[in-house]
Amino acid sequence: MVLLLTACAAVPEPAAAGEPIASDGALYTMTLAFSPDPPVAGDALLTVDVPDATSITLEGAMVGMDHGLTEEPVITGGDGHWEIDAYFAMSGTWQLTFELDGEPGPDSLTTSVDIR
Ligand SMILES: [Cu+2]
Repeated sequence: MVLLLTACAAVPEPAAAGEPIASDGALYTMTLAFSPDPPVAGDALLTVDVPDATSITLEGAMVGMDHGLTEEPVITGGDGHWEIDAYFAMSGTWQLTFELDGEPGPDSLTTSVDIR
């Protein structure tokens, strides 16, 4: 139980729309927008801006549940700007983990989103 509570407490709050999110190693700053906004269960389009990054991956995991995204996100774009088609199978809080790379070096960035 202690481990579970610790894990829950570690999930960052969702960022407000347009609010800059720092990567774990502070190498990158991301802004993230969802369409629809607020996102609902089903298909969502994420518009992701990370100046200085040249590659990005996304993993999603439902907080407190033992599953992630059921479909591989489709990522298009490059050079600091991407659009990601993701499918959120359930409403609730999802932890989003991005792996970033570029001139500053590899870094990861963790945030969350409340899917309605
Ligand atoms: Cu779930």
